[in-house]
Order: sequence, then C-alpha cells, then structure tokens
Amino acid sequence: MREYLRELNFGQGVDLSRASVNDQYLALARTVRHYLMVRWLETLRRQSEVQAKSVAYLSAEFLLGRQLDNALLAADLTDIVEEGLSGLGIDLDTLRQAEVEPGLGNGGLGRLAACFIDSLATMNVPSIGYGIRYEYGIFRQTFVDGWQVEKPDSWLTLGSPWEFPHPEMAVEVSFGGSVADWEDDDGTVRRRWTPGWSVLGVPYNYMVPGYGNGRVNTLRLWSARATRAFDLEIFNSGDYAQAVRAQTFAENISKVLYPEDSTPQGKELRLQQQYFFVACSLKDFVDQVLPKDFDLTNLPDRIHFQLNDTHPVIAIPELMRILVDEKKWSWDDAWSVVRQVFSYTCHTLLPEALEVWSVELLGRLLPRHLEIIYRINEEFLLGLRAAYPDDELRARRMSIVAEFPERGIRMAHLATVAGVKVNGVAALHSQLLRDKVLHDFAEYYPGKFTNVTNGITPRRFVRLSNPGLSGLITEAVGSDAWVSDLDRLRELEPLADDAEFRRRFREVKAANKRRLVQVLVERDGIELDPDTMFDVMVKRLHEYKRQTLKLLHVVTLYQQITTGALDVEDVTPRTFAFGAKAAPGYRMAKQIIGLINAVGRTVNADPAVQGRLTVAFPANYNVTLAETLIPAADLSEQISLAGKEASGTGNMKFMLNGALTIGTDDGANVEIRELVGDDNFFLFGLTEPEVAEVVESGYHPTSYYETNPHLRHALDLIASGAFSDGDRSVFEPVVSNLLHEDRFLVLADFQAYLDAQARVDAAYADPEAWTRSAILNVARGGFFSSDRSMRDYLDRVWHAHPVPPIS
Ligand code: NBX
Repeated sequence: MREYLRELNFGQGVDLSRASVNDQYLALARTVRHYLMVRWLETLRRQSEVQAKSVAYLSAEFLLGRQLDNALLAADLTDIVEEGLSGLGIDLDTLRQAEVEPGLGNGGLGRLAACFIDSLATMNVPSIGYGIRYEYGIFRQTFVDGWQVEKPDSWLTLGSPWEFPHPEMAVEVSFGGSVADWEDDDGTVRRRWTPGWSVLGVPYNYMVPGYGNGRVNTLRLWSARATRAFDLEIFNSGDYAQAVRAQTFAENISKVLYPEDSTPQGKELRLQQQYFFVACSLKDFVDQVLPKDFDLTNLPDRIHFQLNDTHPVIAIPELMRILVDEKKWSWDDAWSVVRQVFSYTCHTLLPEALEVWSVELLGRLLPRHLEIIYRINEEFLLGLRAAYPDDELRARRMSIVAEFPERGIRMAHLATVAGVKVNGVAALHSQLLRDKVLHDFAEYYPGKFTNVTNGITPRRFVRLSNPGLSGLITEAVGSDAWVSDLDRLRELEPLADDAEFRRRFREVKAANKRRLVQVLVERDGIELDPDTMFDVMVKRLHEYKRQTLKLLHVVTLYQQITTGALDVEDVTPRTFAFGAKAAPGYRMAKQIIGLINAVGRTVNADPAVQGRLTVAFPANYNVTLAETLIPAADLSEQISLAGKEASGTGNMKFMLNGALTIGTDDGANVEIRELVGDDNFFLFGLTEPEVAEVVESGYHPTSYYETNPHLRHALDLIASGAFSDGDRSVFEPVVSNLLHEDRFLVLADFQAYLDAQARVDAAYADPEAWTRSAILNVARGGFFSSDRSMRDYLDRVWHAHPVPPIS
C-alpha cells in the first residue's frame, strides 16, 4: 500500500483526501503494472536468450475488455489489494467500475484474439500480438426512441495506464508512388519502389500476464504519426495550416476502428490501416525482435505469423518485398521462406464477407505489392494449369485476381496459396470451407486445410466473471487448478446427481441474476424480476444470426396471451434479454434494433402480460456487460441459420456458466451438443444440407406465412402498427423482407423454434432436472478453453512449443 500511495501522490499528483475515483483507479493500475514489470522484463530477457520458435498473432482487432481485474488475478494480488485498499477506506469494486474498457474490436473475431493471447501467456508460449491502437474503438451505442445512435468511444480520455508508448522505436511505413526498373551495382535489373508518402508507426506495448506463472507476454499496438520529413517539408513551405492538416492526415490511419463486421468495407483508409500495422509489425520483428545477425533463411524456425482473417494478408507480399527488394534475395529463395511462415484463419462462410481489394486502389496505394501479387498469381496459375490442363474455368475460379465485377485481389485466395495451413474455427465450419467456400483449393492442396475449434479464456469468463460458480468448482475439484486446466471440470459430473450440490449451484445462479438486476437498474434504469427465466441473446446484430426469430417468439407469446389463445397462468415467466450493436451502415440491422425496442416498450407496458413477459435490451453490449450478463443466463440463444455462423464463442461462454442452449446445428453448437448430449441441449431447425436443399429447390417464405397461423398472427401484428403507434410503415421493411426474401430462412425454422421453446418450458418446470443439465453443461465444457485451442494451433499449425520459465 506504500507503493499505492506513492503512485497516488507522485503519479497522479494528489493526496488521498482529494483523489477522485479515477485518480484512485489510475494509481492502482500503475501499482499493479509496476509489480508485473519485473516479470515482463524477465520474460523478454529469457525470450531473447532462448530464441525459441515464437508465434506472432497478427490481428486488426483485439477486444480486450477491462484490464485491472485480469492483471490482479494473474499476479495473485486480488486479496492483498482488496484488504489494503479497504484499510484506506477504498472499495476495490468501485475502482474496477472506473475502468473504461478498450473496445478495439467488433465482436467474436476481436474477442477471440484477446482470449488467445491470454492463453498463450498462461501456457508459456513465446508469442507477441500485433495490432492497431485505435484512438476510437467500437462506437458506444445509445438508443433514441428505440433507434440506435452511435457515439464515439473515447476510451483514452481519462488516461490509459496499461500502455507503454515507445516513440523512440517508431518505424516508417510508405504508401503510393511508383515502381520502375533500375540496375544494381552488379548489373542485375531490379524493381525499385519510390513511395509517394509515408507515416510513422509508434508502438504501444501492453502487458499480457499469464495466469499464475510469472510470465508476461507483449501485445504491440501501432499508432500512426506524421513523419518528420512530412512536417519539415511543410514547415519550410511556411504553410502552418497545411502542416497541421498533414499531421491529421497521417494520424487518421489509426484514428478509428471500422465498425463493420462480416461486410468488407472496400475503403481506402481501411487498406491503409491493414498495410500500416502489418508493415510496422514485420519491420519490428525483423529489425528489433530478431537478433542483429539473424540469418533470415532460418526464419521458419523462429517465427510463425498467424493471420487473423484476411485483414493482415497484405503481410505476404510485404515480406516478399522486404526479402527481394531490400535484402536482394532471388524471387525463388524469398518465396520458399515466405510460404513457410504464414497461416490463415478464416472466420466466415458468407461469400460477401471475403475481402477483395480493387486493383485500381491497391495499385495506387501499394504499387509494388500489386506487382508482387501478380507474380505470385502467375506462378500459382502455372502450377494449376499443369495440374488441370484443360480446366480454364477452375483457373478462373481459383485465381488470386478476380476479373469480375471489377478487377480485384481476393485476399482469401492469396492467403491460401501462400499459407502453410488454412483453418476454420469449428469442425462444421472447417468442413464447409473444404467442401464449399474453398473447395477447389482443398482439392489442390489437400494437406493444407485443418480445423481448430475456437475457445474462450476461463480466466475472464468463468473465474473473474462468475466468482460464485468458481468457488463451487474449486471446492468440488479440491483446488483452483481447473482455471488453467479446464478439463478438470469433468470432476463435477457426478455432482450433478447430488441434491445438495444442485441446491448450491442454483443459489449461485440466483445470486448472479440478482447481481445483473442491480447492474441493469444502475446502468440503464431497467427493472427486472430475478425470479423469471433469463433467456439471453447477445451478439452482433446480423440477419444470419436471426434476432428476428427470437423476436417472433416473443411476439407470438404476446399475441397469444393478449387474444386469450393462451392462459397467462400457463406461460413460464421469462425475461428476454437482448444485446446487439448494428454496423452503422447496415440499414436492416438498425431496423431490427428499432423493432426489438418497440416490441419491448409495448410488452413491458401491457398489464396483460405483466410478470410473465419482459423484454430487456440494454444499450451498448460490450465485454464488460457480457461479464455480468452471461453468468446470469438460464437459456442461451444460438439460433443462426445452419451453415452461416462459423463458430460462435458466446455459445461457449454460456455453457461454461451453466446456461442451457437452444440452438441450431451450426458452428460450434454442433460440438457443444455432442459433448453435453441431446438431453441437455434444445436442438431445432434445418440442418446445413437441408438448408442447401430448400434453397436449391426454391424457397418461398410466403408459403410458411400462409400455412402457419402463429406466424401469420405475429407478422400481421407487427405489420398492423401495434408496436409503432399504429403507423404501419415503420416496420414494413422488416416484415416485407421476411415475407418476400428471408435470405436466412427465419420463416422456415419458425415452427421448429416454437416447438423447441415449448420443450424449454417443460424442462424449466422441473428445477432439479434443469439444474442437473446445467451442471453437466459446465462439467463437459472444458474442451472450449482457449488453452485447448492454443494446443491445437501449436500441434497442427505452428509447430512451436511452450518454454517453461526456470524458477
Ligand atoms: O468470428 C466471427 C464469426 O462470425 C464467429 O462465428 C466466430 O466465432 C468468431 C471467432 O472466430 N467473425 C467476426 O467476428 N468477424 C468480424 O468481427 C469482422 C470484422 C471486420 C470485418 C469482417 C469481419 N471486416
């Protein structure tokens, strides 16, 4: 505590009596990071001493969530700090709440990256995360009359105690300009890139502490600054205003996270961001991380670069450029190294989500890289045509360069051609990648494709977010070893049949529900009844995820009760909780948000369903809210159209917090159901092959509307203006899209979903049986630890090993 007070006085410049909560939080954060510093330096020292093969995780997003609690846990300081602070009259929990989470990601993909670096540190794997330090992360969502309105997320304004800026280590990254032939000293003709402009990348280092192992890995995020040359040139021209504009132009690159997920943006600034962080990272690794005299022909023994989706794929031509243009290697030598050091993780199945950069843009921004990509493609097509001599159609399908609708570079193809491995993120997803999306490639490169099912870190999403359950598990297992060895949860299985354990398990769930109720009152002014079933659907808003299906269930129940078709006494009291952000430019998604809020307003105000149906839609769902929402859930909604959700990771978080899943046979749901068994999972809906068949034979949503009265009543009620003050036009686009297009077969799965919900009600009516299932969900969920995902990557993709610290 002496340290803490010193930080308060000398770091924050206040004494205890005048310190604001933010001062107190910042001082605590600094105290904790001091404590971790010795281990960080030691890890770095060991790393450069041992020179073991490392992993560089390249990701445009790291959705970290709050840092304080995780750092305290990793360093085993929570109890000491809590006690010490309370001696000063300070409540640790108040300080926890003061932290603004770094929202440097959109959703699953960004959060996955954060879970993975946590696991890598915990498992003693030499590794580094590389990404972008956005000044503004994912927008803060607000609702105005139920409609989403985005506000900037200025997460840095109150100070960011977890980062270490290193302006002296800045690297320069160039763009634009032109390429020409030039003759080397020895007479060889080479290509020379004369860039048009450049910016500086300033590294900001973040600690990534392993859990209880004394290791601290590094996450290095890049921030863009104007170069000195830039400044100087303009300063000399005497145009002050222009100089400031130039600065802004450079700094724009890391200004804001693109809030679009599953829809590539095609924007110039986005390509600038991608190249910016990748070029900074490669340069940093080659010039700073590797020893000075390192022979780059040995690169594959020292590093594997994992590409988190296609966003960092421009790293492939960038490394070629470094080796060929800067190090003067031959093309073949460079290519033979490059094709051993990258692997690519695909996170989607939606064809429209695969990035394609227009040749015009790429050629303007990165002319040399475009040339390199063309050459990679030429050689690739040469081999392809040799393997399939008379199959020009196949060559066109597989080419890295698309000719239609405009000339474009298919980043997924580039990654597949150059990558050592290509993986999907759940068994079904990897299968569909092989069979459909990248089928030609899977035939051509049979050994390249593999699966690594996603995982989540049990530190943040069980141990920290659910202390009640954690206490129970620790007692049952006999130690807290499960926190870094999640297979130990299996030991809970026999306790599912122990009435006393079930009672305590239920008590934990009830307490978590009361905690959520309290948080939502304070945070959003939402009042909920903890004695209802908490039925939760939290994830990005996307049509394929089918929030509308959930909503049609709510509307159907409401319609049936209010018309007397259903006796209110027969309805299981439920709280339907939604959390979802829509991409700002995604109109249908924003409409659906408006509709959920409108239905909520009507349902919550109607005395006819009071105490039975409640809709809660807290704004701005983020990692912090997930940490209280998920442990309070009884029912987990994972209802995407089969064959569309690559994996899902929320589904794993719910399972491990003792919620039962209602879900389709999609993504990692498949593996969840295999593990818990059909008795403990509410499966419904078309399977992926059935979906393909329905679509193939011509899907007519209206036929479902015409033949299913429940569906008709629900859609008619929405169309009638019942949720929009009688205005029939407000939600017409949503209704008419479902009736006439329904790309994601909501209407086709509607009845099956209602039937499954009826099974949920029946099961919930027997609390002992329900609790038994919930316990089995936890006990059988160990597979979904991101530690296991890391083991799979190490074995199947990276061929690297943990390096235990000498103690
Ligand atoms: O990645 C998600 C998938 O939809 C999930 O099924 C999966 O569990 C998760 C982790 O593997 N994809 C995702 O979150 N994508 C993006 O966030 C995204 C962001 C920007 C962009 C494209 C996609 N341009």
